Amino acid sequence: MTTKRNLMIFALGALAIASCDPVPSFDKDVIDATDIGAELRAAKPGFILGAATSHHQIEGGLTNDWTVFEQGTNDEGEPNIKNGDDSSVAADSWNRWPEDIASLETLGANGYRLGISWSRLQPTPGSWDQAAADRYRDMFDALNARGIRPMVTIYHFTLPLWVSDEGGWEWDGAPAAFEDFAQRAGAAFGDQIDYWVTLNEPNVLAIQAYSFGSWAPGVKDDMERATNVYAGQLRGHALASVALRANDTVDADGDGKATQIGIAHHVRLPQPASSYALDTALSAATNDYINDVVPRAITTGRLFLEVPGTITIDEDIPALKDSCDWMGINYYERTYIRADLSVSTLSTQYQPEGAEVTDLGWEVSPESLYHLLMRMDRYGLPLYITENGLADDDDDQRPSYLRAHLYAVLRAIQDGADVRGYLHWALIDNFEWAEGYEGLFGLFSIDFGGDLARVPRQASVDAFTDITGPLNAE
Ligand code: IFM
Repeated sequence: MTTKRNLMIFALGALAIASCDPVPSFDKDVIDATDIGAELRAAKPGFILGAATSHHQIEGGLTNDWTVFEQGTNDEGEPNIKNGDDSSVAADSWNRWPEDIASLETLGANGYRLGISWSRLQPTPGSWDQAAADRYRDMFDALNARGIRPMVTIYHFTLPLWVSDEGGWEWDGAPAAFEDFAQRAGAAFGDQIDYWVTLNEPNVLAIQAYSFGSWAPGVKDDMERATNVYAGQLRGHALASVALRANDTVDADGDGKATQIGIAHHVRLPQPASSYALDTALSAATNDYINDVVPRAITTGRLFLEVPGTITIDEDIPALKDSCDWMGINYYERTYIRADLSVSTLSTQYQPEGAEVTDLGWEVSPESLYHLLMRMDRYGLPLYITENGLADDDDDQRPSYLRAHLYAVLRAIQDGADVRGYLHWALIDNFEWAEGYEGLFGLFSIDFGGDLARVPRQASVDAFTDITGPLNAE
């Protein structure tokens, strides 16, 4: 009964969504003829253009819930990670970070989003590894000295074992543990860092780890637990934001603001597979769950999550309201939604026939990025693209993908959206979670298992510098 009633409400929502924002179609000749760097510079002075990574995917030498998961097998007895890969060495950025910074300089980047590892810095409750903190400080100094603004993520999918052993984000002590970490990070790095990302993609983590079961801790088909984990992260974010603001009181870049806090929010454009009521209803439900939970929470303080017929969370959390100074947008694809009440997510997602897809089979749709930016801009926060990119090992798609997606950003800015930066995923090839080393996203390639040298994917690096050149011109 509840399921039916909720689906009807979502069907009405779907009609409302269907009636707005037609997705424009971009003309390749127009994109090619546009001087994107010069136009971005004119439309948005101070635009940040750079690249992104995360600690676990590049550093190597970590111990956390993922390093345990990487050694395990799934129900079918296969390794949790494709080809039995693991992150033990990854790109060895813990030791080779100066080469990563040199790669950013080659790109002419003026921003870099990177992660710090909670488990490395706090391997046990209440501890702090000062030697590890000092190494991060060296990295931040080197970035600041080169005019590359560091944007630091403090939680990107991995937990210290002392948190995961208690139940991870299902543990009611997890938000306070995260608050403590944020407090220590703010105090340790606040004089070097203004831009903080508390959480990366809380929606994706919840679904991959507790519904698809393909990420740590590998729980399948439990949208109730997934939703609790989604909510737990947002409760942690609320506390962490207060802690960062209280402990980072130094304005590192001299713009008058000591902390600029955001969440790297994964958005996607769900489209109903047909005009049948259930497809439109589930598309609207997915749209709310994936796209709107986070911006609603950080702008109004209302934490509202619903999986029709399974779980509803509806709480007012005062510290969530205005907890962000900006919102990060991680965009990769649009998906079609087909109702399927036999699965825990109530629908399956698929790509349209004949679409251009990346090495991981994700559709290339820059128009959807434009559409989502215009939608997310309505929440009234400045936007930074904290991730956008593709797996493309032989580099035959990335140059045009990069131009088309930056063109989408430019168009959104010209149409009024307050987009202030774009950080391409990824700077270098890295450990792509359950895909191991099969999804290669880097502007620079890495020979994993070989010499780990950072080798430019030249066509992409050229496409990037064609834009940073005019963008950074005096
Ligand atoms: O590699 C991931 C990253 O960790 C989170 N966002 C998506 C990327 C590509 O899958």
